[in-house]
Amino acid sequence: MTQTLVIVDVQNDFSPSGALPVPDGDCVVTVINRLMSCFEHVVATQDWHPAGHGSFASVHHMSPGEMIELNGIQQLLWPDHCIQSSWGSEFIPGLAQNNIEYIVYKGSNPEIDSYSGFFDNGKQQSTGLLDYLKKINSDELYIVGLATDYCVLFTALDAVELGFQTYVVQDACRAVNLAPDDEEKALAKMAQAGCQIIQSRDVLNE
Ligand code: VGL
Ligand code: ZN
Repeated sequence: MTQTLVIVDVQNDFSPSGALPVPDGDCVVTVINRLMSCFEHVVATQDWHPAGHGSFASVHHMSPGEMIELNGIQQLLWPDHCIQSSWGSEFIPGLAQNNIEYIVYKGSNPEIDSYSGFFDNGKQQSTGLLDYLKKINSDELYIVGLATDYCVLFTALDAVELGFQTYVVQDACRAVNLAPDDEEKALAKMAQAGCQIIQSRDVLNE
C-alpha cells in the first residue's frame, strides 16, 4: 500500500491576486514542492467551473458571502472564480506540475458545487479520485492546499469516511477565513473526524 500527496486547488484565483483570494495562498507552493519529493504518488484537484456556475453570486444578482438554496442544497455564494481554462484556473506559477501524475477536475456541473475532491456537495457524483487511488493501492493520504476551511476540509472529511488514513499538513494549507476563526474550526472538525493534523517538518524529518 502507498502514500499519496493530494494537492487541493492550488490555483491562481486562490492566490492573493486572484478572484477569490486566500490570504497567503501562494505561500503553500514552496512547501508543497518540497513535500512532493517524499511521495511515491502526487495527485491534484482543480476547481473547474463553467462560466455562469451556480455558486457564483453574479449569476443570482447577489453578493459574495450571501447564502442561497441551490437545487436543494445550501450554497454560499462566491465571486466568479476558476473558470475552466482561464488564468484563474491554472496552477499557481512555481508549483512543480511535472510531478503531478493525476488531476481531478471538480465543480464542472453548473447546478451543484463541489468542495470535496471526491464528490459533489450532494455526494451524487464522484470525481474519479477514489477510483484512481484504489487503482494505485493508496491507503494513506496527505492533504495540502487551498482552502483549509472549504475544499481541504471537505476533501479530508470524505477521505476519512472512505477509510483512508488521512493526514492534513497544516502549514501547507491556507484558509479563506471569512470569519477569523474559520481555520481553527476547520482544523478542529478534521481532527474530530479522525484526521491527523501535522506539520511539514513531520514529513520532511526536519
Ligand atoms: C474553494 C470556495 C469556492 C476552495 C472553491 O478551493 O476551497 N472555495 N470554490
Ligand atoms: Zn469553486
